[in-house]
Amino acid sequence: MKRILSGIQSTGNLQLGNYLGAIRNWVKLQNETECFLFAADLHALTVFQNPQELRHNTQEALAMYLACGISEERAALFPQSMISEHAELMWILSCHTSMGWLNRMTQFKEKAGKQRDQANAGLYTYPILMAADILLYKPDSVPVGDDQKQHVEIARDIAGAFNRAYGVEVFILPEFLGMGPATRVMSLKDGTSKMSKSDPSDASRINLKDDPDTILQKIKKAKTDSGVFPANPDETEGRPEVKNLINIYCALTEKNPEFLYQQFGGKIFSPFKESLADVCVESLRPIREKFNHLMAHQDHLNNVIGQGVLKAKTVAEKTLLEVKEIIGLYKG
Ligand code: AQP
Repeated sequence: MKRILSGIQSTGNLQLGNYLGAIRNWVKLQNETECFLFAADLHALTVFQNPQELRHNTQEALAMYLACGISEERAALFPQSMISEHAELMWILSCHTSMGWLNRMTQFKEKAGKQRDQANAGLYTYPILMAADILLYKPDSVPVGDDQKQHVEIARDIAGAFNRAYGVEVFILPEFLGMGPATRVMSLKDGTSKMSKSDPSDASRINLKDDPDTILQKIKKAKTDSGVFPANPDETEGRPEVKNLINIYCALTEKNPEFLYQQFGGKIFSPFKESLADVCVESLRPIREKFNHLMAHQDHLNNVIGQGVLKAKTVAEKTLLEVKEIIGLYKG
């Protein structure tokens, strides 16, 4: 059976982009693959986190994976930091990663911005930790959003460099697995920025645990423009916010936008927004209810996470031992 690995940073409330760009794809893949899914709490540390909130967000992220339909029988769910092999392998891989590769990473450039010298080293070496996350589990593919493609590519480069340096094939070169048309969900306030759980404006995103009224209000206030609803795809050109709302509708309903152009084309935005709010509320209702149930039954949740940690640890430990043997670390 093929294996996949993926994760989400536990930096806040999981949002619609995390669901449509990542979790929903994992759910589709879980019947035919072995899944290792983690909450990336070590990655979260590249931005200062309130300690209590970080611990809570990590548990909530894993509960949300289950609430979105991940099966505890099919997947190993675990917090990244509970498998110490991630950080250990990262150091070894750092010694096989060129600065040139890191300098090309667009995420560092975007996140560090003009304050490059003030940015912490973790933000810069983040791709090496992500390579370690992936390579430890030898997955065939990594289902993530478009924005993470470059990170999977560098993980392949690092794996190849390591394998060549020692004349081994210990690491499998993982494939990037992007899925579906609406992999990039944009902010409700700015159609050119990605919807993000750490955007200071809560109104910019739909959180997966938002209640129906909050969702309705956020969609009502979502930015559009002074025009009317488009009647065809050409009329969406240069209108990123409008395109984004249409994409969200189509991604959630798995429908083609054609019927939206027919139903709402030429009208003011409010009827479409009402319909979109309904779609969001009804799609997220079962997720929110299951999430609340899981969070109210901590023993069960912690037991599922404990099982996931055991399974992940067994695989990670084995790979790290192989690597240590190859590179000649002292065994005693
Ligand atoms: N807006 C999005 N559209 C599509 N996919 C998205 N993902 C995140 N936002 C969107 C996908 O979710 C997975 C995990 O992302 P992450 O949380 O580890 O990092 P991120 O991409 O930086 O997500 P956020 O919400 O923006 O996090 P913060 O605010 O912490 O930086 C990935 O597969 C990603 O593609």
